[in-house]
Order: sequence, then structure tokens, then C-alpha cells
Amino acid sequence: MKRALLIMALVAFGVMASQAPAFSGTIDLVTNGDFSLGISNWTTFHYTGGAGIWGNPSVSASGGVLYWMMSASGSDGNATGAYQMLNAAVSGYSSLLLQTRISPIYQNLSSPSASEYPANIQVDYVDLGNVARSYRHAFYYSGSAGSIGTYVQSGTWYDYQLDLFSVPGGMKSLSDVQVFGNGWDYQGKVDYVKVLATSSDVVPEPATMSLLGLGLAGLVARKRRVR
Ligand SMILES: [Ca+2]
Repeated sequence: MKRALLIMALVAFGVMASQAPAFSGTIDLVTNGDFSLGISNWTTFHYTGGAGIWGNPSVSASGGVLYWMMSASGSDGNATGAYQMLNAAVSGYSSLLLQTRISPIYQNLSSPSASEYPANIQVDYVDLGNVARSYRHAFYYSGSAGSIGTYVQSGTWYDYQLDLFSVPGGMKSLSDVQVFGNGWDYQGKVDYVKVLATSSDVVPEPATMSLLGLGLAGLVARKRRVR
């Protein structure tokens, strides 16, 4: 009898311990988003518009800041920057914020020319209906905002924040975050790329608590009777 109660209590403890990691607070899903470790954890890229690599695209981290640049005269548009894979299931968080500090340093083309801007941040995600999507915001100092741009004085920092749960279709999982310039003659920089995921207290399910309570009460009762 006593043994059965002990086993019951142990099972109850086991159920509690095997629940999803319980934490209350905020974590950053991005690693090395302040570039204090240089380019670590980021993958650089240069996408061409079909004309192959030309000009002199470059992506580098210096002094804890990520820089990208491309210098050419005309021809196809292209994108130069870096991304970090996240592949994080996010629908269980109570809030999810994208934050960064970004700057358009130089642009030759006026934005938005073929949707090209000297500085961009983009997330690729799977929405609540399991559709893969992208959401991009851009920064420029020459031209007009278009549908996705924010004016920022050349070379100055702009603090950008986005509620990732407000993106079209909602967000089930976050695939990656990208920072880049696009066009054919541009420079930009970024720092403090963060995806702040907040989790509320995880409270054990009532059924588990009753089971645990029953087990403990039984143990106590048994102990008293033995005395
Ligand atoms: Ca930094």
C-alpha cells in the first residue's frame, strides 16, 4: 500500500518534470545580433538579378557593426547582406518583437526603384495557415517611402521595432531574419538585431496538481497511521 502511494507521488513528480521548459521572462532568439563576435552565426549573401556577380559586393563586421555595400553602374538589381536561420516555433510566446538599429549610408538610386532600398530588414516565416511568407521593411534617404520604407538621414541610426504577431497571416514559426541592401549602388549598416520572445509563467495542469496532491496526502496519511 505504502509502495503504491510512493510510486503515485513519483509519477506525479515525473509528469511535472517532463512538461515543456517552464520559464517566465524574455529571451533573444538571435545569436550575436550585436555583432560583438563579428560575422559569427550569420551567413552572408549576394543575390544577382541574373547577370551574375559583378561590381564589388561586400559584407563585413567591424567594430561590432555589420556593413554591406555594392558599387556598380547600372544593370540588374541585386541584394547584398546577411541572414541568420532561426527555425523557431513561436506561437506559444505571449509576445514577439523584432528590434534593430539600422542605417542607410549611401544610395545612388532613388527609392523605391524596383522596390530597391539601401537598407532592409526582412523575416521569413510560416503563417497560422501554414503558408510560407516574407515581411520586409526598408530604410532610405533619397526618394519616397513607397509601401515599406522609412526615411532615415544618411548615416544616422534608426531604431526600428515590429510586433511580429501583427504580420499578415499571423506567425506560427519564424524561419530566418535577413538584413541587406538592394539596387546596384548602395551602402548600409545594422546593429542590435533582436527577436525578443516573451513567455509567461507555465502553470502545471490542474489534473497533474491533483494527482500530486493525492499522492502526497496519501503518504502523509500513511505515515500518521504507522505512528
Ligand atoms: Ca554592436
